[in-house]
Amino acid sequence: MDARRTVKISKYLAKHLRHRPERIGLTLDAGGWARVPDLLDAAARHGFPITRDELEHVVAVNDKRRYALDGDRIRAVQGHSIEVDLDLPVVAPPALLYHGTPERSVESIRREGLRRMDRHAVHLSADPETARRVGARRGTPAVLVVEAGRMAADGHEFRVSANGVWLAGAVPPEYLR
Ligand code: HQG
Repeated sequence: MDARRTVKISKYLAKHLRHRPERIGLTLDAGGWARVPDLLDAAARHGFPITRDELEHVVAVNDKRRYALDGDRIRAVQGHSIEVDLDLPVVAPPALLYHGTPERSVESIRREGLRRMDRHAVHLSADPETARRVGARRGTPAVLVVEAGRMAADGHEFRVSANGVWLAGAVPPEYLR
């Protein structure tokens, strides 16, 4: 499959597994899982036919391993704006985590801390390079350092998605550098 088709399918999956399943009449369970046959039917009915092989290929080669296939079910492993319970265990984070954001957001973040905005969690990266790429999606990137170890010691919970994205409910400004 060519790279353009792969990206197109990945974006289609992100839209309907993270944000708007109802747009194609798809129902996700509490954990965010869709039945694969339901997804393929729904996509075909809405003018975007995908084969099972294509789906498996996209999940396997996805640059950020955004999707999990488990038998006949599929879900996005993070990044949802709809309510889901990914049922991830609380884990101890490394001392430092990183958050990439466009420069124009830094002032407000210093004031308010990191908020989850439209998503179910604040997304943090394990290394500054990844954070820089996240921030660069929307402008000149700035990388904030999060004192995750100190936050955890103070009782804040961290989880990590199957693709290595660290998730927190919020990051108060006193933990940011
Ligand atoms: C910002 C992509 C002002 C925050 C990436 C971010 C990631 C504030 C934006 C994943 C703020 C929300 C998530 C505050 C937070 N004032 N701005 N108090 N608090 N923000 O897209 O982290 O390719 O929801 O800095 O790689 O950018 O989709 O979050 O700029 O892992 O798989 O509000 O999306 O992954 O934006 O990106 P987002 P994000 P995928």
